[in-house]
Amino acid sequence: MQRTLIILKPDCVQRRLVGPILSRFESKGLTLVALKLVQASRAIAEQHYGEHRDRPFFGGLLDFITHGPVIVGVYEGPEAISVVRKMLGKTNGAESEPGTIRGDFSVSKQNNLVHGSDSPESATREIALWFRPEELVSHQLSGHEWVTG
Ligand code: IDP
Ligand code: MG
Repeated sequence: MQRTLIILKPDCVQRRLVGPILSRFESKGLTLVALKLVQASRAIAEQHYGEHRDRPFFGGLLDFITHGPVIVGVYEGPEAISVVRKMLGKTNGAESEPGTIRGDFSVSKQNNLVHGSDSPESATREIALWFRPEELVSHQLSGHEWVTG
């Protein structure tokens, strides 16, 4: 089992796509471990996207991600990190395959609706950045064996 962090970015919230996006993850068989609506501070946004601090788009990215509330969540499941990344598609929505979230709902490189951790190290770091340990609820859904086999 793996855990991964997702962020439904401000464009996702403003475009009222929270329900359809969470529905995809739920239908896929991922299990929610945490979920909350937050207004991200510039400080947490800078830490979250720290790897991009020297990129020309960094300032604009911080403006975007702090422009309105985001939904932050943790999902658990087999290969959860790569499962979510595949469901997201490529960074640029205009280049993403139909059937992926970005491919179906985005034509933008920045406004691409959803973040997903890209590695186990990133997932551990990002989950600790956005959630206190007591906010993570370990549990098993009844009938889980029908999903994970
Ligand atoms: P990822 O979200 O697919 O992992 P990254 O390259 O890690 O993509 O970039 C992080 C986020 O920064 C992207 O999801 C997107 O919102 C934004 N971003 C990436 N590249 C650009 C760009 O060239 N211009 C504007 N925003 C960008
Ligand atoms: Mg990335």
